[in-house]
Amino acid sequence: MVLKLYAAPASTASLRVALILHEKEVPFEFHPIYLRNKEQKSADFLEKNPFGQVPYIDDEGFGLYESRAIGRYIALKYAGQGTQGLIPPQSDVEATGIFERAASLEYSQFDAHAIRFIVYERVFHTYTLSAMGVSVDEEAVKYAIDQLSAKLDAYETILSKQAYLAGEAREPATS
Ligand SMILES: N[C@@H](CCC(=O)N[C@@H](CS)C(=O)NCC(=O)O)C(=O)O
Repeated sequence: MVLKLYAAPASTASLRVALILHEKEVPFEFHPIYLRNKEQKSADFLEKNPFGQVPYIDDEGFGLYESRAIGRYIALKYAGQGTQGLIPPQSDVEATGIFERAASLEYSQFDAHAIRFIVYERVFHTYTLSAMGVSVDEEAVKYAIDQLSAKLDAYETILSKQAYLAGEAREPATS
């Protein structure tokens, strides 16, 4: 039975799961959930995810919501196929610590500013809220850009010494 992905195409959390499915070469059936029609708040969908949000997967009867948890589940379950090394083996505690740190940084330092305020106000707003007469919260956008700029300075410090946040050290540039 093919894995079912309940998701919305413009949803960043849904795209996160689609990306992992692609990397791990997992075939899936796409079940669109139309957020504008509030399908994510239907009684049927709330049975799947009581928070009423996409994405959600049903993998041979095993249901899971929260995109990052889904991503890790897919990486572990389909470890033998597709892109390798997405998650270090748990037996390597140092690599696991560094991986968890990178995952935490993505959630708390990047996503918190980039998605909630910048992408939401500057991208999603254009398609949905503006038609409803809701104006962009410019103050929130400016605050998020300032916050994110400072975070990106720290990212730059790390990424000038290694290829990825989770490691793979490389030689510093010689010039
Ligand atoms: N932490 C959740 C966030 C899910 C989320 O925010 N989903 C949004 C779309 S990106 C959604 O369903 N919004 C509609 C709503 O909240 O009613 C995850 O990573 O899966």
